[in-house]
Amino acid sequence: MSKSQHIIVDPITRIEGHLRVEAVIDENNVITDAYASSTMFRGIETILKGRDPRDAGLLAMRICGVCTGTHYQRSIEAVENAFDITIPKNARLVRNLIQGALYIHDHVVHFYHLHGLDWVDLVDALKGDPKKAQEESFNWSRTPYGVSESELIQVKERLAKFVKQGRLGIFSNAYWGSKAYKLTPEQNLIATAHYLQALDLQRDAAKLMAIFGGKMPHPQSLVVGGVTCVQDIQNPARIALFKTLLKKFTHFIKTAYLPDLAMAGVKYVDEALDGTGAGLKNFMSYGDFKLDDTGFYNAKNLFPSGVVLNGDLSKLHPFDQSKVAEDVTHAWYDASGPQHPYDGTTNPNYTGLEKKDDGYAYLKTKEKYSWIKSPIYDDHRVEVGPLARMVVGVAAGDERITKYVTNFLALLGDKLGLGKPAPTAALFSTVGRTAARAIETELMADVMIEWVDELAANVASGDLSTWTEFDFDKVSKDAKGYGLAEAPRGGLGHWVKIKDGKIENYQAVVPSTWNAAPRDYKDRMGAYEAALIGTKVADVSQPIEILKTVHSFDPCIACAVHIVDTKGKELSKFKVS
Ligand code: NFE
Ligand code: MG
Repeated sequence: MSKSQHIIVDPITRIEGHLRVEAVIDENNVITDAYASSTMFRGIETILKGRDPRDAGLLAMRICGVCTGTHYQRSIEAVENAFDITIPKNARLVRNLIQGALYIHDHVVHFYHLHGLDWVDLVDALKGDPKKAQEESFNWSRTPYGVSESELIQVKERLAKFVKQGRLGIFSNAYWGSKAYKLTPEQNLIATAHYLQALDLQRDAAKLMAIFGGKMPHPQSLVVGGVTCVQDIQNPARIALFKTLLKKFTHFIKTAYLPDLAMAGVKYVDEALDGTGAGLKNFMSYGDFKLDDTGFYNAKNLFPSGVVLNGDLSKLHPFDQSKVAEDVTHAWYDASGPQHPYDGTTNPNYTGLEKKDDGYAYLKTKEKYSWIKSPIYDDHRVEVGPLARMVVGVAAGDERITKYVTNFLALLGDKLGLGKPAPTAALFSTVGRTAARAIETELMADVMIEWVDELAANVASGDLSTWTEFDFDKVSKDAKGYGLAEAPRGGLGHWVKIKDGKIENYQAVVPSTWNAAPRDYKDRMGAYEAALIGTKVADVSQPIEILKTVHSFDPCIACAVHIVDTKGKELSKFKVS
């Protein structure tokens, strides 16, 4: 019998929410089995029942404080879809700009403040020589961002104070010094400088969202039929402020984020080429960011919709919402089988995590072990998110996406001295998932400038319309609709059924639900679980490899569960090592 060991990481930090990962490793420290569990329950779908559908967005956005505006918009779109309302051009562009600002904010925060520390050893940066680090930065950017020798000396002094005083706070138990870190001290110093600078920039990103959203988090300017920021779009000062902040942020993306990503991509390229963390290789995008006003699901999208199976980019399967289902065989709910969201139920049935004699929670595949349901598309487990959007975009032959992906692979190939672009297959990996997010960020920042100019030109042409008038007393009181589009972490769908003018049923199937889900009724793994299989853990006491792969999806567990155990039951023990 082979000797296996369990590694439990609970809680996984540098994510939103409560997530526990249990991995089984063989005698060679290779992960052979994995279980992702959400240990927190919330109940927003249930709260929505019986409400006026025009209020749904304001409640649904409380699912999350991160992609808050996305739930708000999706919910409003589900109601617009039910009532067959097409929003005016100005409203479409304003919604795109609010969502686009969320993408670039979220992705930069993810790279530097959440996931980056799996690649960058902050403490090792103290060994970095500022002069050499400045020289090093020119290998990755012609105009490096904020890393002159004098700036780096200050960064080092600031960091040294934190470390000396033991003020690393939430990072004090991180795996600093692990052999899994591959950047040089100078490269670590560059990335640490950008970590600190990106903290400041977060303010600008939040302002960007609030200019047309009213506030952030939880914007207020969307209503069924359009948007309410009527005066803002006519105010040249607001438009100018949006452009100034966007350009400032774009500058950081191009001269810090992308160069740092290329630097890490080169250092960790082996993990990309050997496909570490590839996982399901089934990718799905609902499509998003409407580029014209031809109506709800007719418009051309910036991100095309579709499904790619088994990593086969030569075949794009059209997306069909009727093929989405949620299964609860291994989730703490009761249901009789996979359910389409229109008829989906949320009936909690907490059965606990089964404990083994040695004290580990032992999760047999027959058991329930998470508050996250298991979404299924056309009887496939799929991954959603930036990588899925880039993969589907390339498979769809989308020119813009293909250009950005090709540019990045060419840059990586060049830095690696391959004499040709890095292979597309390198994207099917943990490193690739992280690269896809950066590629998407640059694309988004570039296209947003086009949209804000389009908005200003449309208003200047005399079109001031922001709302498609509809009379609630005249629309059908029995209707159903769905809002399907892309949140930063992947495909987000809200489905609403309306009866006698009130919400009869409401279901949200969320990006982190797709990715962080447990096994399904056929015992097939969710995306995080599948991505962990085959990874070698170098040091069992510092399982940074597990963090890396899970973080590459940017988990948001508040979103995934959207349901809080108020009885104060102990769901799991924190094991701090
Ligand atoms: Ni709570 Fe979200 C995004 C949505 S998560 S952050 O992006 O919807 O899965
Ligand atoms: Mg749900």
